[in-house]
Formats: sequence, structure tokens, C-alpha cells
Amino acid sequence: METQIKKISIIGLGYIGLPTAAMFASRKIEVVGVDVNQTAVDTINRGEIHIVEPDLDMVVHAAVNEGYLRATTKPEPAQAFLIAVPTPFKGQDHTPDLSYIEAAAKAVAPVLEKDNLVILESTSPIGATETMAGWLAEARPDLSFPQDAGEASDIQVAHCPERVLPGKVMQELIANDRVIGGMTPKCSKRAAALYKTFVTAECVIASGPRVAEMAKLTENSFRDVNIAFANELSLICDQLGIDVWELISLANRHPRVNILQPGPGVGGHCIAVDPWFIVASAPEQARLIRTAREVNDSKPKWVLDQVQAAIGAHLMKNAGKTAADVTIAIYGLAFKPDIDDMRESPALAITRALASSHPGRVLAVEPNVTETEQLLSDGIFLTGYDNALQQADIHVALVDHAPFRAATPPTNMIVDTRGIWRR
Ligand code: SAJ
Repeated sequence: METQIKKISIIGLGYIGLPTAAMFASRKIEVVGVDVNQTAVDTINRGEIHIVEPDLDMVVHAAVNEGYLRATTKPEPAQAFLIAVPTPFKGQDHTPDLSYIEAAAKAVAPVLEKDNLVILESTSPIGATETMAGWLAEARPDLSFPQDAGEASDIQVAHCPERVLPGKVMQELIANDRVIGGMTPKCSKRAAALYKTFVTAECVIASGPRVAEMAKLTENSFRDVNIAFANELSLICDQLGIDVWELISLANRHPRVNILQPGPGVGGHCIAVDPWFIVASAPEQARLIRTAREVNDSKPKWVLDQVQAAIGAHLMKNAGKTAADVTIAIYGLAFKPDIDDMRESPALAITRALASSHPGRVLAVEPNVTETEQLLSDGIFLTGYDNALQQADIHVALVDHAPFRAATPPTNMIVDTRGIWRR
């Protein structure tokens, strides 16, 4: 009979760790969140949050107030440890950077006790769970681990990748199926039972952690390849004078066709990163996955070229003016619609590139962002939609935020990467 888990420690209180911590705490399980960021820890302990995610604030507030959730910078003993730290890539060759997982494993190892369950939630390259188990075993030779002791191990280890969509995390945590890749059947069984605390969908047990790692990477690569297809179509359609959004909506009328939407590039910290982990594991075979990354990564440059062409066309029509007289308005800086997250945002990268190269004014409309200092120092002036509409000579739509779709479209020169003004 396995001990019921009554205390969980979540390592990494970011976009995945904090909502997960709050979810367990809302089910009246004691949760200790651990993060190296003292400001984040202090904020959470006040019942507040340091990230933007709908509905997260009230769940954290209630969990802290009722005493089920607290944060600290140093791991302490618990029955289960969930590691939800970043897994970026390094340098030009995009090799996975496991240093955050290594640091988390080494921080947790000293407080591990017999019968503990350690779950890696971070999206990880193939083999990372076994590598993490190796780091734990190295630090704790007094305990046995699944790689050596199998089902009889003192510590259970599993990979249970997060697969929630930023902006819908609180719903998707509960409603999405969960892939459980334990290092042994016992590891999987314990991990599945733990997630069943709040997951109403299925906890699907994989044959091991490697296939679970690959499943998560495959989900994001599937989306990246589909977006690359849409982005490539947008270049082809531009060449042929065809409206790409009309084209996609027509093709999607076929019962077995479902093309995603083109845009200014792929942003965020998942889809633009994870496919590279597959490429790193099988560089010779992952040709399509690599090409999709390259297509999506090249889209911002194409958008910049379109803006340059629009400036040229504007100057042709307005004799005597120079580029310094041309005001450009950007609509949207976030990495996708209706969120405030600008991390790895192609829209922000394009805007910064314009602000540093264009001699005229660069205005930006971003209804979800209030932090203006950094933008200002980059030469980007935040303004309202109507003001941008009036002031600018060239209008560049980069993010299809809901308010933009509802607003009056500009009448002068347009570069619309999202098809929001096409009606
Ligand atoms: N994008 C397009 N066209 C589209 C859809 C998206 O250009 O038709 C762009 C977005 O604008 C954005 C980027 O792709 O720049 C990524 O946005 P997203 O909404 O596709 O995905 P993320 O990064 O917010 O979340 C993804 C999700 N994965 C899948 O849908 C397969 C989420 O479920 C994962 O949990 C998350 O990655 C993650 O953490 O890995």
C-alpha cells in the first residue's frame, strides 16, 4: 500500500509551476513552492502573483490565505517533488540546456527521503528524465533509484510533461489528458494517482519517460510544422497576388484539411524551442522539422522587407518627403493574441528592429502592456489605437488582439501579417 501524498514541493514557480502549485493547493494538499527568485517568492507569500494568467490570481490568493500554499527559496522535505524549470537551448546550434534541471535536481537531492516521488514536468530533450535520475542518484548514494533498483527503488521518478496553453492554463490543467512516463510501472502509477487529484481528463500511462518526452516535443513540432506551412503559403500567395486567408479558409472546407494561420513568425518559449530538441537528437532524420523552424524564423525578416517596400511606395507617392517624415504604427507586441507576454515575441523583435533602423517615428499599440519604460528606451512609443490610426502613414498589424479586430481598419498603407483588416 503506497502512502498517500499529503505534501508536494514544486520547483520553479513560473508559468507552469505556479498554476500547478495553486491547483494542488486548491485541492487542500500542502504545497511548498520553491524558486530562486526572492521577489517571486515574496509576491506569492503575500497571496499575489508575478505572472499574468487569467484566474490564477484568485486561486493563489485563496490557497495562500487558507495556508495550503507557501513559497520559499530553499527546498524542504516533501513526499513529491515536481520540477517545472525552464529548458532553453544554447547558442547557434540549438543544443538543449539542461542546467536548470541539473540545478533543481541538485537542490532537491539533499532533502529526498525514501518513498519520495520526483516528477520532471519541464519540456525536455529525449533522455533528460534518466539524466535527472542519474544526478539524483549521484547526490544520494544512500537511496536507490529506478535505473538501478527498478520497481523496488526507494525513489520513484517520472516525466509528466506540461501541455497547457498560456492564457488557458487554469482550464487546460484540469481538462487536458496528461501523459505519464514513469521509469517503472510503479513510478507511473504513483504519478498518475497524484495528477488525478485535479485532472478530470485521462492520465495516459506511456511505456517510459523517453516516449513521453518525445510526445511533448512532437505536439509542439506538429504545430510548428503546420504554422510553417501557413507561413510558406503566405509568401507564395504574396508572390501570386492571392489572399492567403481566403485561400486557407477555402482549403479548410475540406474535411481532412486544417491549416493554421500565418503570422509574423512563431514566438513564445515552447514552439520556437522544442522542435530543436528533436533536431538535436536526430539531426540527419529531422529534416522537415528543421526546415519548419527555419521557415518560421525567417518570417520576421520578410515582414521587415514588406515594411521597407511600403515605406518606398509611400515616398514615391509623396514627393519631397524622406523616410524621416514617415510614421509607422505597429499593432500588437505580444507573442500571440490577447495576452501580455512579450517573451520571444516576433512582433517585439520586428518593432525593435524598425525602431533602430527607421529614421522616422515608430508608434506601437499594445492594449495588454503597461510597462512602457523599456519600450521607450528602445525608441518605441506606446499609444492608443485611434491615435495611431490618425498619426501613422504605414500601419503594420503583427498580433490579432480581439480589440483590433473590432476596430476601424486604417485606410492608408497597410502591412497586415494577421489578416485582421482584410474585410
Ligand atoms: N501561431 C501562428 N499561427 C497559428 C497559431 C499560432 O502564427 O495558427 C503563433 C502564435 O502567434 C505564437 C506561436 O505560434 O507566436 C505559439 O503560439 P501557440 O498558441 O501555438 O502556442 P504556445 O506557445 O502558447 O503553447 C504551446 C501549446 N502547444 C500546442 O498547442 C501543441 C501548449 O499546449 C503547450 O503546453 C505549450 O506550447 C508549451 O508549454 O509547450
